Amino acid sequence: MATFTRGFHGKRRGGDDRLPPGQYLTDDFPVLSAGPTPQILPSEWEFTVETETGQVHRRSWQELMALPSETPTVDIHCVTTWSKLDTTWQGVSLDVLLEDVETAAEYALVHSYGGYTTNLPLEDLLDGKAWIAYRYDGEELHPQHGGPARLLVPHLYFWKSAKWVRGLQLLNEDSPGFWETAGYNNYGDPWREQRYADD
Ligand SMILES: Nc1nc2c(c(=O)[nH]1)N[C@H]1C(S)=C(S)[C@@H](COP(=O)(O)O)O[C@H]1N2
Ligand SMILES: [Mo]
Repeated sequence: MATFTRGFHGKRRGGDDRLPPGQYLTDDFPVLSAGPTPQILPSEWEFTVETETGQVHRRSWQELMALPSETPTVDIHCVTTWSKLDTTWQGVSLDVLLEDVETAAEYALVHSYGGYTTNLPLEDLLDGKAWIAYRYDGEELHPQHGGPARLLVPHLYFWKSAKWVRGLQLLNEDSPGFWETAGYNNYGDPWREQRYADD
């Protein structure tokens, strides 16, 4: 696990240096959903990765549960300006889920049950930066927050963390998702305050 030296300021848990520009801290966990909450039973859940050559890799809920999981503690930042520090999750790293996937694609379009989509460079899902999370704060992930499982990509604005995730489409060309098509930034780095298309 990486250790970070925080330089001369040495503020390890203080809020300020962990709060991106234009954000405020909240202890609540607001629910932001563009539509109704889909009800997906684990028995019917599956996670699909489709490569740019049309190869399809599927994992059932049971298979997901059998994979090694991690328990990341991360800060999350919603574009509507709330941030929440030290959220704790359990999930499977995308590094594990993409291990046996052969691809030269540079982009991913994430698909959710219910039709939501969001796009990001494939490299933003790799190297310990993203998980398929199925537990939050020690409990099963609540349906409103994306249960049974959601994507967790905490280094980008939280709209990239697709709830009710059902798969990845790996693409040679970038393809904007739901909010990215509606004027939000294509990448969404909270530290560079990339909220809207031209930021
Ligand atoms: N499927 C799906 N995923 C989604 C959304 C959505 O509307 N549908 N909203 C996004 C947005 S804008 C945010 S801020 C977070 C909110 O997650 P939360 O409701 O668990 O706080 O989920 C993201 N993932
Ligand atoms: Mo959001």
